[in-house]
Amino acid sequence: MASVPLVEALRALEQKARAAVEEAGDAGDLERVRVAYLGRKEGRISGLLRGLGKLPPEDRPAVGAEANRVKGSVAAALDARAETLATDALQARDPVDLTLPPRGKWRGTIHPVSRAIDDIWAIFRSMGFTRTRGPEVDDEWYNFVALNTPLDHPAADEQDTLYLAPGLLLRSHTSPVQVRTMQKHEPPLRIVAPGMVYRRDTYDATHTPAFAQIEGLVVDEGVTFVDFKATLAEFARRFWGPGTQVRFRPSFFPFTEPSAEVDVKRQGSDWLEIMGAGMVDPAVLENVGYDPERYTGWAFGMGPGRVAMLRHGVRDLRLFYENDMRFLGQFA
Ligand code: 2NL
Repeated sequence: MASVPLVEALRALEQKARAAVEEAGDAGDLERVRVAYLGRKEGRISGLLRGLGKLPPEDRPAVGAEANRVKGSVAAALDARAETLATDALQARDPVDLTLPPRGKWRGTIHPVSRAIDDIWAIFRSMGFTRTRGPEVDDEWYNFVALNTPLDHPAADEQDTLYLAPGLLLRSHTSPVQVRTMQKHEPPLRIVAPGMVYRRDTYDATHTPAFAQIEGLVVDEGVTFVDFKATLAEFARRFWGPGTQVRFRPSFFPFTEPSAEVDVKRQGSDWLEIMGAGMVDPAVLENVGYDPERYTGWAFGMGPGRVAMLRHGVRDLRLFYENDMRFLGQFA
């Protein structure tokens, strides 16, 4: 077959066509090359094949096959060159900086507020507490009345609470979860209830209308102020470090008596308020059907968002809830 002069001529044309393709500087050049070599009427390959009829019949199939191969080869070269020219044009218009490092893979991280909850919960779990949950939409009895907070108390006011309907509201603390748990289970009870809570607060650096809270509750026979102080001091030292000093300042909550703010102080830092707490008010125990003569208890409430702020030196709580990945990605 190689001896057939037409085959030699086809191969020579293929080389010339491919060289012309490589020299093409734009789409117009490429089109002219395509017409010149592959065009049905004027194309040089078609021109050559007009001599096919003069060949001995036994040579025709081999020449025809070679012609098809050459056409395919030239067409592929045209396509490849067209692609290169298009990419070059794009690169010229919008240059890519090839020295930039590649983008890293997106990797999820635990939200800093969730991590504060996880770490707080881990310490109480090690001390025998159980984790509980409950509805975020609740009624006035669970959110206020059961907790010794009369509905004319300022906390129950529409100024402070997000009502969905008369008597129906977004819980303003996780205490209703503990109330439901006490109704369902007899003491001894050691529980922590983390979750989102809702208040009509002014949106500022330390307040968001939706925020995380974690509360804890212990009820049993013979639970005293010593258990309360010792357990929370142990928690504070496990969470903030062994050298941490702990201070209980008198305070007031409708559901605890006496009540305290718990502060911690670490080497070289000032006192930080980390939670509110107190001995469960006997009226609360009575409201859930516990005998306040038999049982006593203590409880605390903490803001994991505030804990995360203190931990990471973040001065604006809102950053934790705006879900900007550039901010949250820093806590990997
Ligand atoms: C705070 C204060 C507190 C409680 C929450 C509680 C729950 C029941 C009974 C009694 Cl069911 N007390 N919870 C007690 C004291 C303080 O939260 O400043 N939270 C951020």
